[in-house]
Amino acid sequence: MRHFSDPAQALHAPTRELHNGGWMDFAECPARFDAMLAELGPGEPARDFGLDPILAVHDPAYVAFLQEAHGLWLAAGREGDAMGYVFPVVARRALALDRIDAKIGAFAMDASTPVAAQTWQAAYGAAQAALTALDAVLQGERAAFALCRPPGHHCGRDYMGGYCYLNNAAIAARAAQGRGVKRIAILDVDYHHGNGTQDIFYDDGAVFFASLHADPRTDFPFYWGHADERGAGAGEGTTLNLPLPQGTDWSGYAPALDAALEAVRAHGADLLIVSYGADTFAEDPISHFRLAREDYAAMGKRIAALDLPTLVVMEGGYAVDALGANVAAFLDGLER
Ligand code: Q9C
Ligand code: ZN
Repeated sequence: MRHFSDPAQALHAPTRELHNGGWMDFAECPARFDAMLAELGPGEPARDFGLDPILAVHDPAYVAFLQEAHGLWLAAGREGDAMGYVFPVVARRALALDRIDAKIGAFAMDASTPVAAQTWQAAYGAAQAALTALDAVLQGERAAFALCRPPGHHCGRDYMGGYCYLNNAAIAARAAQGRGVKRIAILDVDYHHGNGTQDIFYDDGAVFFASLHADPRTDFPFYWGHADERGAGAGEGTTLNLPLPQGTDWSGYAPALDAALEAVRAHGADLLIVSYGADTFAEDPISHFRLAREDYAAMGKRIAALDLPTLVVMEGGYAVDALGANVAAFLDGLER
């Protein structure tokens, strides 16, 4: 399968994240990108579609913040990665403050998403990779892979979170709508719920969002992804959440996948976007499902049976040594 990326994606390199009350090495590391390229080969370069498709999803003030945050951090006399510690979630006024510590909390939903020196360049590159792979699909490729890193599904219109800064899947979906694709389905098979993608399309009846993920009663992002979240307004019924317990293996995963695929079929999509995360792997260091490598081939095969033009966008997956082979197994299955 053809795949697309931008070398700038390797430049995002935060050193650490807050984890269970202490510091741990940043799990979403540049080695993930290298591992995928080592397995899949260099692929094709992302083309530059500019800022407009990003601004079709994200708030301009948020995009400006991503570009300037690390500079403001340095200007405040700090070193290392910019990270927030005040989150104005308790119904405070929507003040447009200049202080980096005020801004970063207003544009973030967690404290495990640092802004490093080249975060913007990498996130921009990942979004362009998604747009380039989308273009290949719209030109007639049955499926294409955007090797996105940093990932995207946890960030919303005006907030970052869960290692995500720009929502690559959402940016591709909006671009597809702009190019005349009427009905789109996004299938999110990352271990974590894709809260940002859900938020962006919650009231959009043309974009169906289906997600299989760890039950948010036990897992990040906690406040999204519960089974009773089904969309709103014109999007009522076009969000489907299938939370699964920790310890889920293929025997529990496959029936839920089939239910999601049936719902995608019923939506009548013209384009499928898969947010693929390999953090459902049994050996993933931060996750708790028990999928094996061969399950990814089976997963790809079942998705391919939908027989839809398919854009695959990379999300999580932190067992770096196994990552390339897991991604390859999924893409191979999808090509059957
Ligand atoms: N370190 C994706 O898989 N974990 N994001 C926070 C404290 C955040 C995962 C726990 C997990 C985010 C794209
Ligand atoms: Zn994940």
